[in-house]
Amino acid sequence: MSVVKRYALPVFCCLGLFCARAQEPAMNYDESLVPDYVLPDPLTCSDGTKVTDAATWTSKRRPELLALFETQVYGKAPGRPEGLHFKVLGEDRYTLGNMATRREIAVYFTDDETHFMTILLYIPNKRTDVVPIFLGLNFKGNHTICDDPLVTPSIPRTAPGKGPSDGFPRAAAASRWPVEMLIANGYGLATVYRGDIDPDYDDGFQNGVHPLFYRDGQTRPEPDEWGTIAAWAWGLSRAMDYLETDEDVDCERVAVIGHSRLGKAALWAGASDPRFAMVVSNESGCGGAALARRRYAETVARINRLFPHWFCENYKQYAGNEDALPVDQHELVALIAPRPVYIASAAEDKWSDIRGEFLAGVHATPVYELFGLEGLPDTELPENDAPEQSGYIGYHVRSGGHDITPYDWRQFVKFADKHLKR
Ligand code: GTR
Repeated sequence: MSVVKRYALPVFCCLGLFCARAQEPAMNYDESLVPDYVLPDPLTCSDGTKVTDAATWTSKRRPELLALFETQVYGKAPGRPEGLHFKVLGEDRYTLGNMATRREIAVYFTDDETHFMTILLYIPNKRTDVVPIFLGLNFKGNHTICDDPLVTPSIPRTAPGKGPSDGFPRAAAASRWPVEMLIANGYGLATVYRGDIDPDYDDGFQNGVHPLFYRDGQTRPEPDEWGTIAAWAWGLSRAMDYLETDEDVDCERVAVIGHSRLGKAALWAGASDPRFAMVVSNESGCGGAALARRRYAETVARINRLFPHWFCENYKQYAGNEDALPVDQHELVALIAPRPVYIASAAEDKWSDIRGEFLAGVHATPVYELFGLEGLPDTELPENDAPEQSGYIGYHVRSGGHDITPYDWRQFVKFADKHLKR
């Protein structure tokens, strides 16, 4: 498919001090040094046949690509456990200035209730029917997303020595969660602390959900089994299992959203679980929306070295060997078709590879066209703060750095108004 500039990436080697880095290419922030690459064609099946209609995409090519992402990138997850069950822990009908109802729900993963995650759910009180909602994981705990004194604090699950051992303060992440704005626009919000599902550090997969599903004698996931990002995505699907039962939520209008590493998880959740009606990836970068073959800023080698627990073991073989990947991230976006997806970048967040995120939308577009839908209409990167929302793939570059801001959320709400509002 697309071929870009030629460049041989230099090899980074530090007198043997950092052996793990020996094969790691130097970090590149220069567009002119992006190497030549050829993207795998989402519309060519592994047996060489071309996909020319939506039915063939859905029945043949999509499952094939999904399996490749599962076994080579994120790892296979166990699906819905038999013992999954829910308990509403509490409800307050008059919260956020009486504008919303707050509900907290424990999602138990097994019959014996050894492990659970807590969903914090806000529903607008001004409603005449079930409401559409945004669902996303949070970094620091449910109690940090807004200034609501009655939210149950999440139990901190940060790496030993990293982050406050007694948890983050209430409302510590409020700037990232415009709950009132969502409520005023008729949306509910559901969130879960990522640490409830799998704490974000490499402990050999002992302290999160993985051990609940080990077979007899198994002590860590197999090379094609789930890492932490797939576990987070699995948790989002389990939250969806609950939302399907909530009488105030329209489970057919749930937008899954995530920022950065949690944007990677949101994309994989949206790609692997078609119940999500819309997907939002905010600055998800490498292993999210950004094309791996561009090797711009964060690379497969570097992400696997710094976060060895995020992806499945098989993904590590593509470190410095991106051309051997049987997929690239435009195909992750394509797996969401024909559902709407929004990819957002930030101008100063070069680490996430702005152009790589944009191009994933461009190269996923032919799959949307199979469904008779417009994907991302532009092929040139738009100006900063000039969102492109006319198709089923929305995109913007916001001025500023790596963050999720009220500006970003306003764009997501506009896009959701177009696709989810009735
Ligand atoms: C960075 C990581 C990125 C991104 C980011 C985040 O350190 O390299 O891939 O996930 O963290 O989650 O904030």
